[in-house]
Amino acid sequence: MVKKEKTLAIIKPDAVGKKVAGEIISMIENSGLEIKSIKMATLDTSSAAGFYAVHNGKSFYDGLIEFMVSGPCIILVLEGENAVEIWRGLMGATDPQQAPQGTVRRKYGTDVRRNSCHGSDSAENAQNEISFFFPGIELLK
Ligand code: IDP
Ligand code: MG
Repeated sequence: MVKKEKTLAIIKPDAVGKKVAGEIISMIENSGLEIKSIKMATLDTSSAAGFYAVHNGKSFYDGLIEFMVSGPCIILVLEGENAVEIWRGLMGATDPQQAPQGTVRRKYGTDVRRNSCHGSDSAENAQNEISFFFPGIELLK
Protein backbone atom coordinates (compact mmCIF):
# COMPACT_ATOMS: atom_id res chain seq x y z
CA MET A 1 0.00 0.00 0.00
CA VAL A 2 1.33 3.42 -0.91
CA LYS A 3 1.28 5.85 1.97
CA LYS A 4 -0.51 9.16 1.66
CA GLU A 5 1.85 12.11 1.73
CA LYS A 6 1.61 15.88 1.62
CA THR A 7 3.26 18.40 -0.67
CA LEU A 8 3.41 22.18 -0.86
CA ALA A 9 2.15 23.98 -3.94
CA ILE A 10 2.45 27.70 -4.65
CA ILE A 11 0.56 29.45 -7.40
CA LYS A 12 3.12 32.15 -8.15
CA PRO A 13 2.48 35.88 -8.67
CA ASP A 14 2.48 35.63 -12.49
CA ALA A 15 -0.39 33.13 -12.49
CA VAL A 16 -2.38 34.99 -9.83
CA GLY A 17 -1.88 38.19 -11.84
CA LYS A 18 -3.09 36.49 -15.04
CA LYS A 19 -6.20 35.32 -13.15
CA VAL A 20 -5.57 31.65 -13.93
CA ALA A 21 -5.36 30.56 -10.27
CA GLY A 22 -8.86 29.10 -10.52
CA GLU A 23 -7.87 27.06 -13.58
CA ILE A 24 -4.81 25.73 -11.75
CA ILE A 25 -6.87 24.86 -8.67
CA SER A 26 -9.31 23.00 -10.96
CA MET A 27 -6.41 21.02 -12.41
CA ILE A 28 -5.34 20.11 -8.86
CA GLU A 29 -8.87 19.01 -7.96
CA ASN A 30 -9.17 16.96 -11.15
CA SER A 31 -5.86 15.23 -10.39
CA GLY A 32 -7.39 13.54 -7.36
CA LEU A 33 -5.12 15.34 -4.91
CA GLU A 34 -6.93 16.73 -1.91
CA ILE A 35 -6.50 20.37 -0.87
CA LYS A 36 -5.82 20.29 2.87
CA SER A 37 -5.11 23.99 3.36
CA ILE A 38 -5.01 27.13 1.22
CA LYS A 39 -4.21 30.79 1.69
CA MET A 40 -3.24 33.89 -0.23
CA ALA A 41 -0.21 35.90 0.86
CA THR A 42 2.15 38.47 -0.58
CA LEU A 43 5.65 37.41 0.46
CA ASP A 44 8.16 39.91 1.74
CA THR A 45 11.80 39.71 0.72
CA SER A 46 12.94 37.91 3.86
CA SER A 47 10.25 35.22 3.62
CA ALA A 48 10.90 34.64 -0.10
CA ALA A 49 14.65 34.52 0.56
CA GLY A 50 14.12 32.09 3.44
CA PHE A 51 11.89 29.83 1.39
CA TYR A 52 14.35 29.73 -1.52
CA ALA A 53 17.53 29.78 0.61
CA VAL A 54 18.73 26.59 -1.09
CA HIS A 55 19.16 28.60 -4.31
CA ASN A 56 21.11 31.46 -2.68
CA GLY A 57 24.19 32.23 -4.79
CA LYS A 58 22.75 30.91 -8.07
CA SER A 59 22.57 33.22 -11.05
CA PHE A 60 18.77 33.31 -11.02
CA TYR A 61 18.36 33.85 -7.26
CA ASP A 62 17.95 37.64 -7.11
CA GLY A 63 15.49 37.63 -10.01
CA LEU A 64 13.54 34.79 -8.39
CA ILE A 65 13.17 36.66 -5.11
CA GLU A 66 12.15 39.87 -6.90
CA PHE A 67 9.54 37.93 -8.86
CA MET A 68 8.16 36.08 -5.83
CA VAL A 69 7.47 39.34 -3.94
CA SER A 70 5.96 41.07 -7.00
CA GLY A 71 2.35 40.16 -6.12
CA PRO A 72 0.21 37.77 -4.14
CA CYS A 73 0.76 34.01 -4.16
CA ILE A 74 -1.72 31.26 -3.34
CA ILE A 75 -0.14 28.64 -1.10
CA LEU A 76 -1.66 25.17 -0.79
CA VAL A 77 -1.04 21.95 1.06
CA LEU A 78 -1.98 18.97 -1.12
CA GLU A 79 -2.37 15.40 0.03
CA GLY A 80 -2.65 12.04 -1.66
CA GLU A 81 -0.73 8.93 -2.61
CA ASN A 82 2.58 10.03 -4.18
CA ALA A 83 1.45 13.65 -3.87
CA VAL A 84 4.97 15.04 -4.42
CA GLU A 85 5.45 13.16 -7.69
CA ILE A 86 1.90 13.71 -8.90
CA TRP A 87 2.04 17.48 -8.39
CA ARG A 88 5.53 17.71 -9.94
CA GLY A 89 4.22 15.78 -12.94
CA LEU A 90 1.16 17.99 -13.25
CA MET A 91 3.36 21.12 -13.11
CA GLY A 92 5.84 19.95 -15.74
CA ALA A 93 9.48 21.00 -16.15
CA THR A 94 10.88 24.21 -14.64
CA ASP A 95 11.09 25.76 -18.11
CA PRO A 96 7.53 25.95 -19.48
CA GLN A 97 8.85 25.42 -23.02
CA GLN A 98 10.27 22.04 -21.93
CA ALA A 99 7.11 21.06 -20.05
CA PRO A 100 4.76 18.56 -21.71
CA GLN A 101 1.54 19.74 -23.33
CA GLY A 102 -1.30 19.95 -20.85
CA THR A 103 0.86 20.62 -17.81
CA VAL A 104 0.32 23.70 -15.66
CA ARG A 105 3.64 25.30 -16.56
CA ARG A 106 3.18 24.66 -20.27
CA LYS A 107 -0.30 26.15 -20.18
CA TYR A 108 0.26 29.09 -17.86
CA GLY A 109 4.01 29.69 -17.47
CA THR A 110 5.63 32.65 -19.21
CA ASP A 111 9.34 31.83 -18.97
CA VAL A 112 11.73 29.82 -16.83
CA ARG A 113 11.44 32.31 -13.95
CA ARG A 114 7.77 33.18 -14.23
CA ASN A 115 6.67 29.56 -14.47
CA SER A 116 3.33 29.84 -12.65
CA CYS A 117 3.79 27.39 -9.80
CA HIS A 118 6.03 25.71 -7.25
CA GLY A 119 6.03 22.14 -5.98
CA SER A 120 8.16 20.44 -3.33
CA ASP A 121 10.75 18.06 -4.79
CA SER A 122 10.72 15.40 -2.04
CA ALA A 123 8.51 14.31 0.83
CA GLU A 124 11.13 15.49 3.31
CA ASN A 125 11.40 18.95 1.74
CA ALA A 126 7.61 19.08 1.58
CA GLN A 127 7.40 18.73 5.37
CA ASN A 128 9.83 21.62 5.82
CA GLU A 129 8.12 23.80 3.23
CA ILE A 130 4.68 23.14 4.73
CA SER A 131 5.96 24.08 8.21
CA PHE A 132 7.42 27.26 6.73
CA PHE A 133 3.97 28.52 5.71
CA PHE A 134 1.44 26.67 7.87
CA PRO A 135 1.51 26.39 11.65
CA GLY A 136 0.66 22.87 12.84
CA ILE A 137 -2.68 24.02 14.25
CA GLU A 138 -3.95 24.50 10.66
CA LEU A 139 -3.13 20.90 9.72
CA LEU A 140 -4.23 18.82 12.65
CA LYS A 141 -5.53 15.93 10.54
P1 IDP B 1 11.58 23.87 -9.71
O1 IDP B 1 10.66 25.03 -9.31
O2 IDP B 1 11.14 23.22 -10.97
O3 IDP B 1 11.82 22.91 -8.56
P2 IDP B 1 14.20 24.99 -9.14
O4 IDP B 1 15.46 24.57 -9.83
O5 IDP B 1 14.00 24.53 -7.73
O6 IDP B 1 12.98 24.54 -10.08
O7 IDP B 1 14.15 26.58 -9.21
C1 IDP B 1 13.27 27.31 -8.38
C2 IDP B 1 12.64 28.41 -9.21
O8 IDP B 1 13.66 29.33 -9.62
C3 IDP B 1 12.00 27.95 -10.51
O9 IDP B 1 10.70 27.42 -10.34
C4 IDP B 1 12.00 29.24 -11.31
O10 IDP B 1 10.98 30.14 -10.89
C5 IDP B 1 13.36 29.83 -10.92
N1 IDP B 1 14.42 29.41 -11.84
C6 IDP B 1 15.03 28.19 -11.90
N2 IDP B 1 15.98 28.15 -12.87
C7 IDP B 1 15.97 29.37 -13.43
C8 IDP B 1 16.73 29.97 -14.51
O11 IDP B 1 17.59 29.35 -15.11
N3 IDP B 1 16.42 31.28 -14.80
C9 IDP B 1 15.47 31.99 -14.12
N4 IDP B 1 14.76 31.46 -13.11
C10 IDP B 1 14.98 30.18 -12.78
MG1 MG C 1 12.71 23.28 -6.72
